Amino acid sequence: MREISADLIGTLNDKAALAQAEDYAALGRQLARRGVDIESVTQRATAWSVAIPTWGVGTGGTRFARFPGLGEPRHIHDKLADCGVIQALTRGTRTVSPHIPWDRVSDYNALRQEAAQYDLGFDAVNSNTFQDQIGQARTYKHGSLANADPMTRAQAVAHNLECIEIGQKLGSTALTVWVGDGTNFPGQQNLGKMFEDYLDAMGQIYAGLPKDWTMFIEHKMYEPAFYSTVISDWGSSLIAAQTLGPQAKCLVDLGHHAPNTNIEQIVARLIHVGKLAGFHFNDSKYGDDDLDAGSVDPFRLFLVFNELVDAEPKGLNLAYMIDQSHNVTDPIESLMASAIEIARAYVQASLVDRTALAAAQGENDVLGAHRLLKAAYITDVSPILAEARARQGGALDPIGAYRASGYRAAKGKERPMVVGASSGIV
Ligand SMILES: [Mn+2]
Repeated sequence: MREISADLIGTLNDKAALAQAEDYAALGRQLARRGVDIESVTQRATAWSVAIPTWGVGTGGTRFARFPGLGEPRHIHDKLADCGVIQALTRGTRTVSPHIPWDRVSDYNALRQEAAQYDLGFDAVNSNTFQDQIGQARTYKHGSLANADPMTRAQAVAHNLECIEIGQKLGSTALTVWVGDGTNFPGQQNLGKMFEDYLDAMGQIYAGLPKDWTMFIEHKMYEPAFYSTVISDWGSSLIAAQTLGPQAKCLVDLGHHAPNTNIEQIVARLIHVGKLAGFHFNDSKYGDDDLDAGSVDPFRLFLVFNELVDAEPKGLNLAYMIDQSHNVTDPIESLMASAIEIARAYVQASLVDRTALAAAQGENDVLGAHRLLKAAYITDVSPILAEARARQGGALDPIGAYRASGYRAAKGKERPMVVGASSGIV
């Protein structure tokens, strides 16, 4: 089941094939002079995949407003169709990360088969205790896993356990837990007790993890709470992961730090202790954590991947997911552009001459070492990314093919605009 025809992709690829072949050959010669076999790099690019969050194909918003887009997905079935388009064109987004309760259905086995028709599998399941659901007994207004009320904490634990059950039916092997719990006023809650209550509740969820599952703990500096957040930083996340046990690890969302934080160093530290779970990719300039990955600071993205590629001999097994909010763009276009930028950073980081870098570092050749990193970063690897897509039946130019397909206009007719004001995903 493909919403974008292979014929259209093939026709467009044929038109661009000659230019692609020339660019790929030229890059191959350049890399060969540097002692790099382009084919081995292209194979890495071909194997790469990043998960799409199901909620990402809808238009997001801020706490001020949400401006709906044309043909927005109405439910998980529409979301899977949109994610299928992204996968068909980019061939590097083979899984989707579901969100419960937003993606709740009556038959998860059927949903798993439906996703498979788009060549999609399910990645980490995301629980939601940061908003109230219809019919919910107790409110999360004052928190969930760290709420002062034990009955509310128990309700949040039960929801997470249900997410694990659902995830097992979908073929997932990880649960991502992010809570907005925190305070807006000094004195509102006891900072130490909140953390202890959180650890106790997380321990009950951890006890329900299947043996082959991992629990991803996601930290966020602030928002929705603005004075204190219970898991505000990687230190709190690491303490929680170490307290809970080997199946608990720390998820790094690139946007959830103070501006200018050295995220790549945090990544190196978490790798050191064997507690890095994976990533939520996005970009940010100030406090917003939801801009498109690689759109503002692609060098920082590269530096994160530099740490990951450097640590590959340690046998990392990481989860990669996009987590961003699209307020002013077509979400499908943004997600394709981001998937490409993330793959670009990965491939660029794969070009670092690590033997020469280690030698330069050993000799305290400061600028020599820096220039080795920069040499990889400034290499235009676009022909490799395009080659990897085309070999798998994807588009040389995914966004161009998407625009040529008329998919969004067609969905605008099929999917009536959802009426009603709501804030988006912030
Ligand atoms: Mn996130």
